[in-house]
Amino acid sequence: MRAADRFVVGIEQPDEGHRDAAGADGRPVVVRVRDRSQGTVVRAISVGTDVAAAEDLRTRIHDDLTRFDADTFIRRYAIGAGARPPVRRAYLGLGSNLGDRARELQAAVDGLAAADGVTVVTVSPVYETDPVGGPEQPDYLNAVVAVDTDRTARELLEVAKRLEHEAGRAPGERWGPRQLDVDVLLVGDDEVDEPDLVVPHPRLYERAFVMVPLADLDPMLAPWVPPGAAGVRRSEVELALPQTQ
Ligand code: GSY
Repeated sequence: MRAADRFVVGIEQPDEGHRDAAGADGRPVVVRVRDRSQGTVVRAISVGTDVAAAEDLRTRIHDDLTRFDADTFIRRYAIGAGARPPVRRAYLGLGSNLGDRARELQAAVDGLAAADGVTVVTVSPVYETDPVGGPEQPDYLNAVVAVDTDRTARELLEVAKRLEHEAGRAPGERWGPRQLDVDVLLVGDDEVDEPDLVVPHPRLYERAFVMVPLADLDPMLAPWVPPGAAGVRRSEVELALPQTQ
């Protein structure tokens, strides 16, 4: 979601609600960012009585609202700083088809457990799976991890990218082989639709290599198995739940 779809910025005089221009009578002006849906003030910046400074600031914030997605804007303007989303159950898909695949998956589980605000709750069985899409490449090991977390989907994506990077995954062919792939599948009932992050994961329900292990963790989340389940075979690899987290 674009920041401008969620927030609006205006110049206001305290206790007088919205105003297009203020301060003409020498009274203090405040630049306020409001949540469009609830009308609540999420950020208020006092600029004394200097209307030109207030206008300048309003323009800069307005530019940022049109430039950034909502999550980026929230971070940059420290909106709700200190307040975290509630803890909810999230699911991440793990895949590896290069190197020591079992070790890569276990390192991902351990890395998730070590991340701030993330507790690993369960790990699915591991499956050996036929590659879907991309060039000819080795079979994958796939699993799904359930975590409890107060992190946003974007924060989980950042953890996922860091773990992939630490596994030595080079940015390369989109569907090509990789040491580690960590996909944010579901984050409670959160819905995100941004260019680089869509939650629930847009291909979740098409991928047997995700739906089969997801059904192991919670059959309600994967009530049907998509085509391709024949290429998803139970592996002897077992992932351990981290001892300390
Ligand atoms: O999207 C995850 C990476 N990936 C996989 C995968 O994890 N497993 C299988 N079986 N095929 C895949 N193709 C891609 S891309």
